[in-house]
Amino acid sequence: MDFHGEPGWLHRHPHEPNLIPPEGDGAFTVAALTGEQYWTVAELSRLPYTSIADCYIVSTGHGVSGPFVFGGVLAADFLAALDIAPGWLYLDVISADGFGARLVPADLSALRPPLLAYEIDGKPMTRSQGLTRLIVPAETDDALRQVKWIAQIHIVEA
Ligand SMILES: Nc1nc2c(c(=O)[nH]1)N[C@H]1C(S)=C(S)[C@@H](COP(=O)(O)O)O[C@H]1N2
Ligand SMILES: [Mo]
Repeated sequence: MDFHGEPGWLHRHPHEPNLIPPEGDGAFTVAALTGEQYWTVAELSRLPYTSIADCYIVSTGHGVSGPFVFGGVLAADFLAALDIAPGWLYLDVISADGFGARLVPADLSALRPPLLAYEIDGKPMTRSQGLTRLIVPAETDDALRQVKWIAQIHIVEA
């Protein structure tokens, strides 16, 4: 589906989370102007680490879970590690099961900013828990940006 030139998942509002983890070990590809890179959890864990407490996963269908402490790499630190210049337009985080969320620069200056998480409550996240998972703490009314099973990150620059 294409909606005004945007990918279909941006406008999907399923609230029917996928309960079956797609295969994978948390590694994902990153596409930017400079080309494509492959990132493993081990490589991610060498970048600056941040944990964010009091995170909730809010679902209209099956209630609220949490609070959780998610640990990983801030999206902002990840972009810095990739040498992405200021002025990038948006980045899409796409999962192995075809779910996704878009981040724009303003999302990164939230008080509780987006995190590429590989730990939950101080422990490595299991595949069924989402390894690796985008956590957007500022989203508190549903979980549509809390993308489990990250498979691709597309960074769109000017
Ligand atoms: N990859 C992926 N991420 C996803 C979903 C999904 O179907 N696939 N569902 C979303 C929805 S609608 C909800 S409610 C939460 C469920 O998260 P939980 O399994 O931690 O409860 O994951 C979100 N992230
Ligand atoms: Mo949901």
